[in-house]
Amino acid sequence: MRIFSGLQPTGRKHLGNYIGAIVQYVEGQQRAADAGDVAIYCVVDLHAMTVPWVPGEMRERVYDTASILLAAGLDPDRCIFIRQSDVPEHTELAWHLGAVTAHGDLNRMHQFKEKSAKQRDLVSSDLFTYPVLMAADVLAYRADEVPVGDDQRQHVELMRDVAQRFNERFGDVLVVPELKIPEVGARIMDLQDPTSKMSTSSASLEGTVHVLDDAQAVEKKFKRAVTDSEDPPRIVRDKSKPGVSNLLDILAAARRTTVEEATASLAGARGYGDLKVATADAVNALLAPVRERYVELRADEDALEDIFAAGAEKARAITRPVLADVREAMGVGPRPRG
Ligand code: AQP
Repeated sequence: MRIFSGLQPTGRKHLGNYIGAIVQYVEGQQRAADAGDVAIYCVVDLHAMTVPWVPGEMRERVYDTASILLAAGLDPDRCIFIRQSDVPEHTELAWHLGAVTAHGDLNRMHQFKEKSAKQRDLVSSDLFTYPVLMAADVLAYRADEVPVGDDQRQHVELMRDVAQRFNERFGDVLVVPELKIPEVGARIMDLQDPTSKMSTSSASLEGTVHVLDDAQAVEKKFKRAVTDSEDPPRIVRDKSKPGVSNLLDILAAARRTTVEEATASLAGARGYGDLKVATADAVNALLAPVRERYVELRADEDALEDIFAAGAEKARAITRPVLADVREAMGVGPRPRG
């Protein structure tokens, strides 16, 4: 059971990233180790170059994101923790996979449509081929499982198609990975607009809870969360109640219970105010230790570089032989000798 997933160093990480992805990463590193294998987690700096970025800030954002992941519980002795650009096999494999990726499939990607519409100066070809690099990230390790939030479903389906097409054309070289989406909190919604997902590029700062927000900011954002005007108020998860449903999902995910248990715990609530307070408290309990550890980890950039260097070495021990198999299967590079 080998696991791979990556997180972008863009902007500040939010509660959606935390519940949808990071919580699964921490759980996965133990599950992979128990199965005698390994989980690989990656800060995907090359993916961050698909939309405008500030070169002088890139490294800082990588350190920020790495510190959040380590503070959340990733242990570089139990998993492989890397920066994407330190492992050149990712980009080489992306080129080879491009040979079996249909232009028409990339054109159908929701993320490309949404992100390209927001670009003012240039829609880069890197933005278009983003899913091919994402496929290479995972396939370079022959990973079995990809833990992500629901918004990445389409990209993981594409990577499965690409792996299958590669194997049909060149032989059984790559592993076709499975998508892994959390049972609760696969799509955390914006607190101000609960019909849109909480997102890094969202215009609504008030509706986005950041992992590093202080406790008061978190309380304030939940207090102002949009619910509905049903009278009397009903605290239930229901399609017609996106705001309340989102709060129940967050409450359940933060407490690590089911939505049913979270709902039952509010049976005596006087109104949505109680739901908001309970959710803010649960989120603060979840994030407070992360915020504390973050400060210490973020202060030592040399230590972070050392962790990345050790991670890249372990990663390349896996990716080099995979790339050798890929090149051989495709007839690329020198004739093998001996
Ligand atoms: N709202 C969400 N609910 C649950 N999971 C989510 N993820 C993102 N938003 C939610 C998951 O978090 C991981 C982050 O991937 P990323 O590093 O590519 O994230 P990003 O692009 O910085 O974050 P956003 O918010 O998804 O940015 P936008 O919307 O601007 O592109 C992934 O596993 C993702 O599924």
